[in-house]
Amino acid sequence: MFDPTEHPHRRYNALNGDWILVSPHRMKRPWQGQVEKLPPDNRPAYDPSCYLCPGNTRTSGETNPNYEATYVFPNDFPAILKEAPTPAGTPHPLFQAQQVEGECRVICFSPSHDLTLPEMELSAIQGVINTWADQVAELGQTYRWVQVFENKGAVMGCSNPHPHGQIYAQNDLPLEPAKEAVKQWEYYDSYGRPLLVDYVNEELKRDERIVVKNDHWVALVPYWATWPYETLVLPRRHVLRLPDLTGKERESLASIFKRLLTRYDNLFETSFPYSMGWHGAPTGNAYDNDQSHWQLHAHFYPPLLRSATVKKFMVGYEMLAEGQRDLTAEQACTRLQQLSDIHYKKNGS
Ligand code: H2U
Ligand code: ZN
Repeated sequence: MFDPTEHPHRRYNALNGDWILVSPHRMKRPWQGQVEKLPPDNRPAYDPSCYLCPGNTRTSGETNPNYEATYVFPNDFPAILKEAPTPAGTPHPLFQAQQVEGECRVICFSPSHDLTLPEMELSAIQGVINTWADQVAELGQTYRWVQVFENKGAVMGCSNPHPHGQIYAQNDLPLEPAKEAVKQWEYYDSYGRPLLVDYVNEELKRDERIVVKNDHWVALVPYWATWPYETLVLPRRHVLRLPDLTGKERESLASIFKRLLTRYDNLFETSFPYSMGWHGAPTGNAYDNDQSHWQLHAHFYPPLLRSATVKKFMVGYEMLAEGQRDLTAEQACTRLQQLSDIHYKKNGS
């Protein structure tokens, strides 16, 4: 008799077409491998040497204003440029190149150097959400894809602990959104309903993988999660893009974020590292076509596995074959569910 908590199996990622190997019986193996160093967690509210703090001068020589809420500036080292020449035609199918044009920006979430999203006030988190939505609305007039993301924690390669995120806007869809576009379109074509709208309703019915929810939002460990504590944040109604969210929905999203990220921090009593980002319907010239197959959502990909210092490595089989996990999505969800909505730093513990 198949038991998903005992027996190896593969799960299908309906959103991007990948498969992953689930090996729950491996949970008991010992760990003698690498232990990450914990970054110091005693930052000052203002750091005179931080490039992102208000009033400080960045590497470019520009000075940040004395901003009081969120602050957006053009990335001084942009990965994509506003104008780039088109590579020469494709003389051979094995050597293809494509032009890419766009803009990169940095968003400081708060003037306080020592905060992170879960430690911010709800109104300030809502301010970040509004900034994300405004940036998508503005850059989306020109660009087909606006990637809003946050890379958090030294273990994720984040260069600066000041609370911040980034935006890359570009003329066409990058790989991951392009995969999701195909899968969402195929589902919509077959069933006449958006894939992620059906998915959230099925997850609500099954009630096995939901970490937190409210009237407008659901945060869950997806059935096909690859990272140990990966989550997906989904609206309960069909919403194409961040700017389409109502004021009420933004307020309620701030609350879902605070609850989810507080649980993440509480899991190993550490400021939980992750990469997160938003996916919504394409913008720019995509406004000319019906994008009803898309549903707005945020992905959270945290690397930690067992403790504040032991992370999951995506190596070996993951690199050469397919993603693999030991802890099931349901077990990860249960652990997150059992945690408090009160941040451990406020707990006196
Ligand atoms: P991380 O969040 O991945 O560490 O990136 C920080 C970004 O901030 C990075 O893309 C930019 C870097 O180019 N940056 C500036 O634009 N100006 C600076 O003075 C420092 C960092
Ligand atoms: Zn700072």
